[in-house]
Amino acid sequence: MDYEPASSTPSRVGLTLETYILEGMMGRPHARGYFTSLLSQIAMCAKLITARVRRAGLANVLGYTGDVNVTGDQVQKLDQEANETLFRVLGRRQHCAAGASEEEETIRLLSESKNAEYLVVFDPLDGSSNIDVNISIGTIFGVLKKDHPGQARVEDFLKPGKQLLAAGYVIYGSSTMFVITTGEAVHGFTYDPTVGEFFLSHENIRVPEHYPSYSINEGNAALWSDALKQWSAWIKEPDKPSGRPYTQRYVGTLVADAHRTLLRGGIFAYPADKKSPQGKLRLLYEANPFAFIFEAAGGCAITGAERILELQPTELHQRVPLILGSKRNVAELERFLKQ
Ligand code: FDP
Repeated sequence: MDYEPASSTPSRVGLTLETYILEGMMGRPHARGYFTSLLSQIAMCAKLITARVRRAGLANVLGYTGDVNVTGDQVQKLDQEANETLFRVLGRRQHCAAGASEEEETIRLLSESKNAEYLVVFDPLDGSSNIDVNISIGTIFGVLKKDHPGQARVEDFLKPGKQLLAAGYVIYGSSTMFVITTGEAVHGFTYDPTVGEFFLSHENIRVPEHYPSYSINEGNAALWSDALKQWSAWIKEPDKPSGRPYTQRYVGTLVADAHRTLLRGGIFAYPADKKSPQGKLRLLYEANPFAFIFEAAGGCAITGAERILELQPTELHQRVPLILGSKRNVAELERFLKQ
């Protein structure tokens, strides 16, 4: 990869994630750097987790499978390690008051400093059923503001997704990529392990208006509503002008399926069904961050009936039906659901 931006274009491709985060603070004379510092901490977690994920297979080969490894340390499952890494690193600089993780029942208090104004929600390792088979997995995060001076409480996390200050994800795929937005542009940074840095590789990601592709677990089809079954039949009907039949892509890791949909377009859906009437995915850790990212990139995210970012959470581990992607693809499914 060439990290030198071409001199004839204003592109910032090649910029490091660290510089991008620092530049976000520039031009804001009253910025104290706490938010910047917090985002840098999350980027550091991405590096630490990617180092561990890249050695996951080797750890097995080398016999790190018991409770204690050869150096006498306790061996944790990868998702637990990612979880601990996030809590440990976020707790270091006293800017994060508390964190809520998909892995834990309730929030963990991290700092009572008066500078600890932020709250972080995260799914430390999404797609856990794909870890053992070497398929892409990821980390998802969102940043909220604690809007009172006291100790963080669970209620502080129960805010609609439209109040997120930043959201992003890391995909541990054929390369590691860090995608982030503060609600305006969405940028993707690719990790160069030889340098140990993320470099801007996907500047200002925009979700295409439409793409003939869909991503859904069709194994659940018998549990779907009639409207969903009709949509599923419609996208498979041959019709050249509208690009049907659509092609199917389903990894089974939300980060991977959403990442492909963000870059290529199309639709991802994990709808409500008879087995999971509230849907399967978590509002705080999965749906909200992705809805924030997709809307910032010109796509959309709905439950089928409502915009995800408008939902008022009632509990930390609330589940929600999630449909996201290109505007026209999502509108097509919405039409069937509203019939
Ligand atoms: P997983 O169960 O492997 O952790 O968040 C849960 C999740 O993966 C998502 O990453 C993924 O999109 C979805 O569940 C897959 O669910 P199904 O196996 O039911 O399709």
